[in-house]
Amino acid sequence: MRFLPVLVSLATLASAGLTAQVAPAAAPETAKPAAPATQKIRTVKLKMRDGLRFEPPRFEAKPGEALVIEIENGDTTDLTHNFVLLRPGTRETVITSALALAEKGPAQEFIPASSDILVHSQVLAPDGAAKITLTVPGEPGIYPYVCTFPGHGMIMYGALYAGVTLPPLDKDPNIPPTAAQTTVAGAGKRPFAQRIFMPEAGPAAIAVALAGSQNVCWDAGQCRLRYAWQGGFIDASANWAGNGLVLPVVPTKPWWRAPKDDFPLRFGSADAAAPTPKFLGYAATPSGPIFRYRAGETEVFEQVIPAAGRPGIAVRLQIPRAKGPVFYRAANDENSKWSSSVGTWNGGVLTLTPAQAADVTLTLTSALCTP
Ligand SMILES: [Cu+2]
Repeated sequence: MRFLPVLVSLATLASAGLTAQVAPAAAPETAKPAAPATQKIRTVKLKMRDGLRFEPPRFEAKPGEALVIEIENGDTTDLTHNFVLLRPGTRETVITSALALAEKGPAQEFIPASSDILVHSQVLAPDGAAKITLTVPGEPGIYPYVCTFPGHGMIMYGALYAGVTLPPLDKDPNIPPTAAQTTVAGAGKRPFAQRIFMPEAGPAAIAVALAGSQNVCWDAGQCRLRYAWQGGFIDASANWAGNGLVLPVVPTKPWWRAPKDDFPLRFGSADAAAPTPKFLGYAATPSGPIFRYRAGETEVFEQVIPAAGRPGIAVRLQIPRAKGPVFYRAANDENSKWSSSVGTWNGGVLTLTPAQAADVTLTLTSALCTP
């Protein structure tokens, strides 16, 4: 089957009031007619992003499916890009042909004459957009897309999976090695800490992927644990690609949230006023970050760790120089239950002697978690 390349821009489409349709030049007799105008054609949105990236770096379609690909150049570093969809396995050949255009390249939108090109956009300036209507080839395969602007093609590419099962993102040879990292922070590394503006927390948050499957949001502004969720870590791609105003995506609902505005530590007596916390930084260790802060005058080290075979998380506190008893407010809720390695519980408040406070582990388990 052959496919004709189209070259359309959104502006052209808007003024002409039509969309380009790409269909096999010689449609086999068995080919279905084009989708009726009343049938909704699926739209796939694709953005060009800072760092020579397509977002998403891959997507799925059914062989023979009619698609509208809406492409937008969202690159904030003033680079121009194009989008070129290719036959399987031809990315490097087409990049080489595009480079060979040399000084003729710009006039041709860096598109070489090649039967390996299925469809393409023109070169898009920042904020430029294009809309391409295409019929995905009937033959299942991995169809690469690439930007053929000189110097971009070896990094800036992705893949349309037509009727082929997607491999895990971090093991996909058809997308750039950086693509997995730009989607899930840390690219699956655990433990892993990411300072980032988090939902429900604020700009000074630190998202932590614990070894295993637990994750927490630790608020360095308030120096306390804010919430925990089990499953994948944050997807920060939109945050990094945009201007930082788009919050990262927490993929599953938190199974626990800290009480609102309640710093948990008290010194001297259980109903002393809450000390003012001040974040002093964190140390990256092989078992994850150890946060260091002052609560009033008292220095505290805090680390969130997996709850060793139990469904939840644990908080290890080290307060090396407590001058008197230390109290930790940790009330159970309908699904979650606190326990501790040392100390005495009294109505949701843990009492520790200065010696116990030097090293205590509080464990939070939940009926909503799996070990
Ligand atoms: Cu490019």
